[in-house]
Amino acid sequence: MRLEQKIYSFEEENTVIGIGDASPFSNIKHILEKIDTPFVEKDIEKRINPKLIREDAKSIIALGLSYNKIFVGNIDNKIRGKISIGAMGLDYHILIKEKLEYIKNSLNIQGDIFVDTGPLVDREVAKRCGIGQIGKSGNIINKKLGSIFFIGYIITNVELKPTKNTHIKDLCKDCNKCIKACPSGSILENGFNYKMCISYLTQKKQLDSEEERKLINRQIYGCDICQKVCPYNKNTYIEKVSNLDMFYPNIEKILTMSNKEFEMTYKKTACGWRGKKILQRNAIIALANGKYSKEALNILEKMKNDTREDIKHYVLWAIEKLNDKR
Ligand code: B12
Repeated sequence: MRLEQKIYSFEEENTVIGIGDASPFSNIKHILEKIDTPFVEKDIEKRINPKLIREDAKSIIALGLSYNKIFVGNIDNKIRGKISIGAMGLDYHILIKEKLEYIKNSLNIQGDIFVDTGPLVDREVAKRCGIGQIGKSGNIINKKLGSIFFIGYIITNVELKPTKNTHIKDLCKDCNKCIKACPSGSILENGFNYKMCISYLTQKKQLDSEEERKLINRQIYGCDICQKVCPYNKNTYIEKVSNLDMFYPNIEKILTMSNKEFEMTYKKTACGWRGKKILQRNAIIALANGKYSKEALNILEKMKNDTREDIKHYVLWAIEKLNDKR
């Protein structure tokens, strides 16, 4: 069997695999020069040139792993927030890395593995490797998995035949569902304003404006709105989840969890890296954004003397907000 065929044979029901060459991504240099992006390598040359990561780089093997999930249980009357489906369960960085490690070892090839935190622009890598096209929401869309998948890749010194890109004609055409659904208007006709993206706001360290806090609504981490409405995400691979706390976390539990409980519930998920305090801050904001209730107020009252000054600030603000709604 040819090496390329072997590589494709690792594809499963919830994954897609593609191959591309490792030449520089010069086509996106002008975009990167124009926009500022949070949480990434600032040296543009490193973002576009695989050979600055691995001198002998010849090819890239990209893998997309679906994280599509649906909740199938019953909801109780506790005050609950929402977690993005991508941040549920074992962290995708770990899952994809393991899969790519397995592929690399089985093929007995040399290569460097990256998932999300590498210098390259992952969506551009995925595009070149033929695993999808960029939709209006900015997400890569694939025929089989829709847009709800994470991307990882191996940069290898092996020369491989690139995957033939099977384009979806007129991908988004005149569909504007994601643009219309985004409550903050972060998806623009021609680009993306990350500063307004709810996913970004849930991760941002300081939320100064009332507008930012309102936009978070009851999201504890991440946001799925632009993908939920995308027609390409209908009838794709989906995992059923019955764990209520995982899907709609109990706000009181989040606010009273110990460091140990945080380590056990969130540290190994994709939102673990942001730390306990940011999740708790978002949970306080979620209470302020919810309806007035004695229960919500009680939870907040117990935190009025929190020793963390910033948390105390959010608690007092949330109490005021709720009292205004009485
Ligand atoms: C920083 C970052 C964020 C930031 C900023 C996002 C942004 N759009 O810049 C925030 C926190 C907001 C974010 C949110 C999300 N992210 Co994010 N993020 C990243 C990260 C680390 C870097 C992105 C980056 O380089 N941006 C710079 C721009 C230029 O690149 P890009 O976003 O990939 O955009 C491409 C196109 O959309 C287009 N484009 C973008 N802007 C513009 C502007 C113009 C003028 C033009 C012409 C084209 C264009 O060109 C780019 C190159 O192909 C990547 C991982 C990585 N290392 O690449 C993950 C990544 C993009 N994120 C991912 C995911 C899943 C998400 C969320 C869905 C998570 C969630 N549920 O909350 C949301 C989706 C929001 C959205 N609609 O884009 C996945 C995307 C998978 C996919 N199928 O597309 C990635 C690839 C992580 C991974 N390895 O799987 N993310």
